[in-house]
Amino acid sequence: KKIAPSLMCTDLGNVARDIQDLDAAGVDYYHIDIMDGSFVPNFTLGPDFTKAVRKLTDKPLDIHTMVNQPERFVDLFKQAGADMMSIHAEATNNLQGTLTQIKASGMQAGVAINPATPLNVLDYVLPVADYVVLMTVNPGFAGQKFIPEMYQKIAQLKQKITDLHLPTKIEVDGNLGAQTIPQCVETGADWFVGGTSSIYHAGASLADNVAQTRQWLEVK
Ligand code: S6P
Ligand code: MG
Repeated sequence: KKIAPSLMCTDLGNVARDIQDLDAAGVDYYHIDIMDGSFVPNFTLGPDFTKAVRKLTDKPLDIHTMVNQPERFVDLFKQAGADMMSIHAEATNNLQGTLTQIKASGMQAGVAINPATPLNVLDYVLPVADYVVLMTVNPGFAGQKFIPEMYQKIAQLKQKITDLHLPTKIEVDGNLGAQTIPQCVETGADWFVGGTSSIYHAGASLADNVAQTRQWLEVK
């Protein structure tokens, strides 16, 4: 099981300090949310932020694009120092081609899907996807509520991946904390994005929150 802090939740006035603390606490990689104000009704981080973070850590950087026509930006994020890049199935007319393009650039390729999007959009692209980002909230904002139907979706996706004997990982994103992580582990999630419900939970240090999150992951 892996943990990735969601950097849209970090203190933007103290990014270097936060990354130093999170690196020391042993997080596995960093999740960077990119929004275009169109695919989702918000703006967040971008390539310049990614470049700045690249200089602060050696850990993998996971770009979660929530933008229309993400095929336009594969090279931009590769050049910014990204190691992994996910694109939304709902946002492109060329899902298979763009995933292939991401992989050809040397990054790991992820398909992200919104809560209402059925798993069958993945049917012909799972072999070219290193990971699937199952959104457990509607994308756009931190601090939302987990959609309980997503437990079943995780289990169904895990089954598909197992049946096909694929190495594809399941990354879950949205309101992962004490109440939701254990059941996501049980239903088959591999990688966990940590926001305000875990790593950035107010009232404790980042180091304590990372340690606490690891405990929640150890339910099995
Ligand atoms: C949401 C974004 C996520 C959030 C994360 C925050 O649009 O893709 O990565 O940053 O969900 O975590 P939390 O615990 O505040 O929901
Ligand atoms: Mg995200």
